[in-house]
Amino acid sequence: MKIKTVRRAVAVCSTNLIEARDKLRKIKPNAKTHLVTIYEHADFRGANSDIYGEYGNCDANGYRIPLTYSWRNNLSSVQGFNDCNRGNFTQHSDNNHSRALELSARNIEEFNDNTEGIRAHHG
Ligand SMILES: [Ca+2]
Repeated sequence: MKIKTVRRAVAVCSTNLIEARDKLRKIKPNAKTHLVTIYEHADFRGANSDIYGEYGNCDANGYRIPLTYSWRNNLSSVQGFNDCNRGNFTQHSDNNHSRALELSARNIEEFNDNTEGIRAHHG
């Protein structure tokens, strides 16, 4: 697997999808594929952020999802879109611990409030 071809995703915060798309087009005109939505609480609840990619749907390599400091300590569920049906999660407290979970994931188990990063991909 060619990890070097993994793309970096773009995060946009908004309470409203149309507003988020407008903001995103100003920042990254080509970033239009919705990859994942990340949530503060389990079961896709609480504060959330939509993550977009500029290279189309998830493939076997997928995208590295950047997480802010706050999200690393608060992420609890993840919805996947556009072929992003698996997420390789790495723990924040132990960067040596990584494991794939199916997306969408209502509960991210040992990565709850403890995720360093996610590689969303198709698998
Ligand atoms: Ca949480």
